[in-house]
Amino acid sequence: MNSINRRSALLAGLGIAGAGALAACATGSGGPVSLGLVSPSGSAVAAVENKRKGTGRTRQVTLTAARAVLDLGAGIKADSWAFNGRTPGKELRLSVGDTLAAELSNQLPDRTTTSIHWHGIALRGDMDGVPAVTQAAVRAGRNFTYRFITDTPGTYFFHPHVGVQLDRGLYAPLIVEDPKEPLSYDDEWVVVLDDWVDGVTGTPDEVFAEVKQGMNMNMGDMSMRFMLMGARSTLLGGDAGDVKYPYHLINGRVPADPDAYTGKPGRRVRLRVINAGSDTAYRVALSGHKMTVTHTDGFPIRHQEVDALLVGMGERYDVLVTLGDGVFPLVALAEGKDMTGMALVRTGSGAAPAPTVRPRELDGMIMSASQLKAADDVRLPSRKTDQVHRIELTGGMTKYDWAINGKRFDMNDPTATPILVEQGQRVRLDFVNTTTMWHPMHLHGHTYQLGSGGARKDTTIVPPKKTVSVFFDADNPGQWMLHCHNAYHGEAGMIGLVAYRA
Ligand SMILES: [Cu+2]
Repeated sequence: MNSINRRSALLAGLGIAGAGALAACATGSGGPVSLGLVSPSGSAVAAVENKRKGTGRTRQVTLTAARAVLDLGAGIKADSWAFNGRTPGKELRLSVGDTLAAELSNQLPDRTTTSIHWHGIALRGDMDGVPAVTQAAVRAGRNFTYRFITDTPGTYFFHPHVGVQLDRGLYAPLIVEDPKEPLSYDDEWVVVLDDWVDGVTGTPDEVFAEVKQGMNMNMGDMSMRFMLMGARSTLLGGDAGDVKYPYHLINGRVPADPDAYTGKPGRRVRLRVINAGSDTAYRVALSGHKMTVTHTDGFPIRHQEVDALLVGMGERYDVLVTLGDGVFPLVALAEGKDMTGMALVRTGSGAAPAPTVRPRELDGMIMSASQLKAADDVRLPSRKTDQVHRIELTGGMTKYDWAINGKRFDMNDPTATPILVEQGQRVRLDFVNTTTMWHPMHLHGHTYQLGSGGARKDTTIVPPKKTVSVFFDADNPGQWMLHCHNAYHGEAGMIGLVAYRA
């Protein structure tokens, strides 16, 4: 079958009609579904959703994706795409067990299709927002309503899962609160980090068109507008990133005109740090403060005091800080790129620091998830591993042929080489990085554990030439993306599909 026919057969198998309506459809006839995979809209998915504990409350929102001229501060405007006209989009905040009913209205220009992926949430498979795997792409001028129970508290975010739209302004925090929150703190501040190009030096589509030519081609014509050479980071094990960004933003603002949190000295504040960037890891520190790390990717850990955190694309960290008296820069150093994003904490009088300030904490005790341990109540119970998959990360900058197991993913033929699991299994994934660059590997629909007793995560940094093993319980049937959260590596093909056998 050629790829177009296979795609039609797949969509037919999923029960997808052209306009994006999902019919309830059990695993059965036609196309790749007959390979014996659980359909994202099948009965196994519905059965698990029915077991999720709901409050019965529904939160209704409309998210309009459209062109917007964004004010990044200091007189800088960016013509981009955003949800409801702002970046980051307005945060969604729910309580555990609430149902989110989010209507996506696609008003993007140029007949662009889109979707929303709810990053980190273990939700029902047909609401995961991945065309053509879990739904048909939402066409321009059309709407699609995402409806699912949010049954695990934590810090999440959402963004499209089409092309390199992640690198536009289409993202916002999603916070699921625990009514029995065990942490005690006085206030919260959500801190969203992002590397910014759109509407300033070009668009993400232009960036991808250039970088996908590969390094040799670009070196030849010497007209590189976007490709970054020589970004090195010891923390990331070598090459830090592929793309030149004119700005690094915190909560949508440039350092010269920063977002500011205003509080009182002595207060304990929970920072929810989200890296919504596409090609940049950030080293984050709050000047004059230690940070106590409490959560990784929404899940509690054994508390750990640090000076700075390394946060890859798609990762989230929650930290507690006890505020000092004065004006303090919160700085996100673009790792290996020699630029920073900045926001401020104000509890007293004082002038704002220079936008280029580098707090000494950035070079203090720096941690990332690989050094942290899951809290006792979220550690996976020990049991025998039923299934091991070797996930080789392959490719490089020369040909820009980023892939998994040497195969670049084909969005038109997603089930061609599934990574098969069965419901009820304990699964181990060995990320074997054969490349000379780090990759933040993200699994949809599940929160794995790093090694035995490590932090629970859905996105983890895999350093070059290293192997990272993660464990998860196959308890959420469906078809799930496993991919590098570098938007450009993913688009180039560093994606796999974890599929449940029917
Ligand atoms: Cu990558």
